[in-house]
Amino acid sequence: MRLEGVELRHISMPLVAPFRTSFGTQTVRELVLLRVVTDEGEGWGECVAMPDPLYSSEYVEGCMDVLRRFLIPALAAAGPLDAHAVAGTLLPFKGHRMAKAALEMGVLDAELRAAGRSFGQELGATRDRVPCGVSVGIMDSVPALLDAVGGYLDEGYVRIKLKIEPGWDVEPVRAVRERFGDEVLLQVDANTAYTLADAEHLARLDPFDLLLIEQPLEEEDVLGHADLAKLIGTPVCLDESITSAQSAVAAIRLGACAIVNIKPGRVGGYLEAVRIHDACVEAGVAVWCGGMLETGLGRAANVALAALPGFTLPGDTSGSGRYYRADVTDPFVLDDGHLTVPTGPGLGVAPLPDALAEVTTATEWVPV
Ligand code: OSB
Ligand code: MG
Repeated sequence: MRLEGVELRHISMPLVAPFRTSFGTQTVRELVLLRVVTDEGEGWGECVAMPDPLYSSEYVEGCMDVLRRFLIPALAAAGPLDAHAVAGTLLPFKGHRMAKAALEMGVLDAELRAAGRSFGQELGATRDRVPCGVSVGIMDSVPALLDAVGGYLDEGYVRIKLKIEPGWDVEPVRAVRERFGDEVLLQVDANTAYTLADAEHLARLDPFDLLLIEQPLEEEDVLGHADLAKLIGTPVCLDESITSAQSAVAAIRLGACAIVNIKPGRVGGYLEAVRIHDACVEAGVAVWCGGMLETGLGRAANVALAALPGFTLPGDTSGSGRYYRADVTDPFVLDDGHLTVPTGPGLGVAPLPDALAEVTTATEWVPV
């Protein structure tokens, strides 16, 4: 299979409701999609970076720059395409994992479509559907939060994740427990908003029997998470800090996390995501599939990944309608709290031309 070029498609999709985290508020999801064109057909990659480097150092325009300037030319120069060789080919370029992940995803999709194999088969999915959680943003008031959580529970979501930050943590958690009971699977995500000096405060979450607290401290503070884990009862889960299988193994050995959030974009691709899964299974550490407000393309691949046996906790693999009024693919719709793993070749879904055109703000052809 030979690379003929890559189309970078900048898209902008309104969210059904503002999504507020400790690092900012999104009202629109702007991202770049990659159409990887080969002599044997095409494949789609989704770059999960956001427009501003607030979640991590990557951002949309930076990803587009590194793709067109370095990553795509290096891949073209490496000879015949092989999805399993993409990461190695791109290894000389430091960082830029979301950009690399998007390119690898597009190549893998093209390869699997041509071979008639699905992402689920390729990654090692062992289930045909996955239970779904939902990530609930910071709200203006506790009543507004309870309305939102109640709505998601009515839709069938099997796990609730509350975004937290200083000033919005113990009270919203207490309110959700009081209203919806102790049976609800509940966890929180701080997106690095705390410091180790907040340990005593975070221990006030202990009575609420949370599944986990996700990334309370800054990305590079792995030892801080190990210290914090000894001071609070809630299990610590890492998101931002885990950028590879190597960093996952190190964090686990240091006692910095008891659970790992796996996001393929953050770790350089779906194949590295599988290696993290394998390492965590080996270490007896539970994993779950994170999300980055993906379109139906990234969602299809995430659902396939979440069907691997080590994904024992529900992921942020919500239905399309939690994010978008109109997805770029046929929508993913919850069935009894679950999403079905696509079985068609490659991602098993493709952009609907009209829906894609509707949200496309710029298209750039990168020849090779
Ligand atoms: O930290 O998990 C996160 C969204 C964007 C960036 C970071 C995060 C999130 C979410 C939403 O929590 C996950 C989703 O539903 O896609
Ligand atoms: Mg997170």
